[in-house]
Amino acid sequence: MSDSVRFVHAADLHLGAPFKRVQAADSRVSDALLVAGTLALGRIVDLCIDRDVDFLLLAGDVFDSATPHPSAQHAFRRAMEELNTAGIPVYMTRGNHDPGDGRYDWIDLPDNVRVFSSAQVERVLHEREGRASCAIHGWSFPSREVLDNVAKRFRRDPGDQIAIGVLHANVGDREGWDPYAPCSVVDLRDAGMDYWALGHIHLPEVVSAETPVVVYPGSPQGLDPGESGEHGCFLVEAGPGNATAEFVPTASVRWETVEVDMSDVFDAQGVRRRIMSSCQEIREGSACPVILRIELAGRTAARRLLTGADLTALVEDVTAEQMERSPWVWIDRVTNHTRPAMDVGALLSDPGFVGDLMRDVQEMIDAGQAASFVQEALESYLSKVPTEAQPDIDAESLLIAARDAALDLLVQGGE
Ligand SMILES: [Mn+2]
Repeated sequence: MSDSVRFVHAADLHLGAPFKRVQAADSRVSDALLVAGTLALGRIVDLCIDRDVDFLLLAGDVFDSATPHPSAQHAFRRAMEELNTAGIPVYMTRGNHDPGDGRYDWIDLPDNVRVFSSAQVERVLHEREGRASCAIHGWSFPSREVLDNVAKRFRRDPGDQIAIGVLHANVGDREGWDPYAPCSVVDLRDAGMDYWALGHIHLPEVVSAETPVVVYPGSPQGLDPGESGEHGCFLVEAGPGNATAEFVPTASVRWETVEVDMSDVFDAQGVRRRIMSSCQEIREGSACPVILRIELAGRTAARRLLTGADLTALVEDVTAEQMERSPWVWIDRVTNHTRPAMDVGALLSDPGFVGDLMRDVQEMIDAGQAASFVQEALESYLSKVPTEAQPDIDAESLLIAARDAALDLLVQGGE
């Protein structure tokens, strides 16, 4: 008899979610987005079957809404039926997006699916012939807003050979995510589980690699440009007092944002080459198609080529070429944060205030006074910083950075 169980842990599928904040005129992109959510679910099901797991855990937000579209519900039911046919049970909790008080017509979900109660933490014993028995503790959101520390209600039973907790929660006050079911890693540790299957945070993260192993699998398919990087689920092997979790990608489209430095680019060809090579780099780092946002940065002589119709035409041209490669890269948006290139020589001979500023800074550097000037200017700030935390200051660079920031304000646009 094996003393461990193998399972897949996924969360935050958000089936039925519209892909917000992206306008893709190309049907290859819109079609890919349309099926990406169900495709990720399909890949999770395939993984369960291929790896012959003991069960699947879904830690909340299977649906994006408490009144999910019938097509999302049907897709889910079909996936669950496939697992039922393969003899694989599913244990799931409801999250803040699909809480217990929602309207679901999923009453005909097959018998292999067990939805945890929202009244109290439930302990379900999973037993399979020839394998270790395993207690799965879970709880569902009764309604959208839960501000109690629910983790504190979880407790390992002395009879548990292996104990797993399934919870949709914000662990460690993570900013940018709703503060629902807030708790700390210490609360999770105190419950005595071997593995915590969390949901709620959409970026994959092994919160603790030591017992109890605590994992946010993230959304199996990134839902918007903020959910960049790889997305998937975890394949877990858990025994008494130990667990290992392996990330398995399931996304069919990836979101990325990249900063492209244009500072040593001078002409249209250079601009095109630089953007093309950024796309190429992104492609090489991805196993699936990418929807890319580009942020142009740096002081550049090519700045006039990076606005209006010129930029639109360039992006269309590069995108058309990128879409023909495999996997494709779709440029969703280019934001121009570049600043005008500075002609230091011309500014130094400017007769006005700008010239004075340039000459003063230059004289200070030439006379070796940069360090004492910066020290004096920052004295009131530095006096509050403890000795061991004093920053390492490169006075000359700091002075030039301050000069350039002032010039940005003084020389409006600069062209
Ligand atoms: Mn979610």
